[in-house]
Amino acid sequence: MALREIVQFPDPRLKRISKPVGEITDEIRELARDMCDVMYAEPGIGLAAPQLGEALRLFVIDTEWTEEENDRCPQVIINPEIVHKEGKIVWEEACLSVPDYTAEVERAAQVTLRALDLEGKEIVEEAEGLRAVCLQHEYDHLDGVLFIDRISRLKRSLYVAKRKKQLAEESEG
Ligand code: K1U
Ligand code: ZN
Repeated sequence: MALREIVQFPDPRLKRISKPVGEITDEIRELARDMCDVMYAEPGIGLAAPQLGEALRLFVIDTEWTEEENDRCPQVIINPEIVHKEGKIVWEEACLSVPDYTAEVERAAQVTLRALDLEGKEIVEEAEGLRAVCLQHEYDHLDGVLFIDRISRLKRSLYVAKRKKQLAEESEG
C-alpha cells in the first residue's frame, strides 16, 4: 500500500494541539502501522501523528534502528506525559517535517515518561541521551511545537526564509 505523506513546515496542521486518544480502536492501530511504515521508509527514529495530519496524542519511536542492521523495534506511545525532567543536553536535531535543516537544541538530559501502549497498558519509561531527546521532540509535536521553535530567533528566521525560497522555486517548477 502507498505510504502516507508527511506534513511539512509551514503547514498549519503542525501547529495544532493534539487531542488525547480515547479508545484504542482498529483505526488507531492502523494509524500506528502507517506511522511505523513512514518512519522506517524515510528513514527516521520517530514520527508523531500530527506529521501525518492527525491531531491525536500518539507517536512511534525506534531509536535503536540503523539502516545497516535494519533491526526493527518500534514502540507506540499513546497519551504520553513527561512526569520528570532532569539535567541539560544539547543535541543536533532534525525533523522529517522540517526539510533540509538541522540545529542544536537544548533539552532535559533525563526524562521519565508515562503513557499507554497499543494494548492500553500503562508504560513508565526513564530515558537519557538520544532516547530522551527523541521522546521530547515527538512529545513537542503533540503540542504543535517544532525544534525550530526552540532555537534562536535569528536561526529560525534564516531557516524560514530559506524554506520560503525553496517552496517558491518548487511552485515555479
Ligand atoms: O519527528 C521526526 O520528524 C523524526 C526525527 C526525530 C528526531 C531526530 C533527531 C533528534 C530528535 C528527534 C527524525 O528521525 S529525523 C532523522 C534522523 O534523525 C535519523 C534517521 C535515520 C537514522 C538516524 C537518525
Ligand atoms: Zn519532528
